[in-house]
Amino acid sequence: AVPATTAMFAQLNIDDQLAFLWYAYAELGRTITPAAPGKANLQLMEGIFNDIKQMSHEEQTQLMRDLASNADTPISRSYAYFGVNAKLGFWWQLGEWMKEGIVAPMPSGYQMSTQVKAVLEAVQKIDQSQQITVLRNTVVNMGFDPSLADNK
Ligand code: 45D
Repeated sequence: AVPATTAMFAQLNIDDQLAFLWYAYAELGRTITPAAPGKANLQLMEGIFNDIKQMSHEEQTQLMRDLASNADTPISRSYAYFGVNAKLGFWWQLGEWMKEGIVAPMPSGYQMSTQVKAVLEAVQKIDQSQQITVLRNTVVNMGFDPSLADNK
């Protein structure tokens, strides 16, 4: 179930990948936040987080698209060095800030595509540890690692 669900995610376009993460965070987040991301991880990212907080909403949205599309940017390069749980923690923090309006929120009235809905339904059918594995798989390959010949 994990490889199939991960493959469904990989086929989504970039905005749909972000939408999936958002709904996974918003809907499944209630069950994952108790195991909350290590505070130590988040402290390592303080510089990046400060930069993100200074950005306009447009720049923040572009930053997230750049991460998801493996664009070569300074933040994408830093992100690539994080461990996998740090990557999850990074997205979790952005999700928190989207809720608070510190990071650009989802457009009001946003309707998820049928493709996003299908991946969410697939994720809802698997158990929680598998859900976390799928989420790890989705965020692990984001960012830009210059040492990888094939970064996609
Ligand atoms: O379509 O350390 C636009 C454990 C408009 C324990 C948009 C753990 C168009 C150890 C605005 C562009 C393993 C439990 C869309 C950690 C459009 C540990 C934008 C796990 C879509 C860390 C969309 C933690 C945007 C876990 C900007 C499982 C979407 C953490 C942004 C999980 C989406 C965290 C964001 C998750 C999603 C965070 C920010 C799933 C964040 C998701």
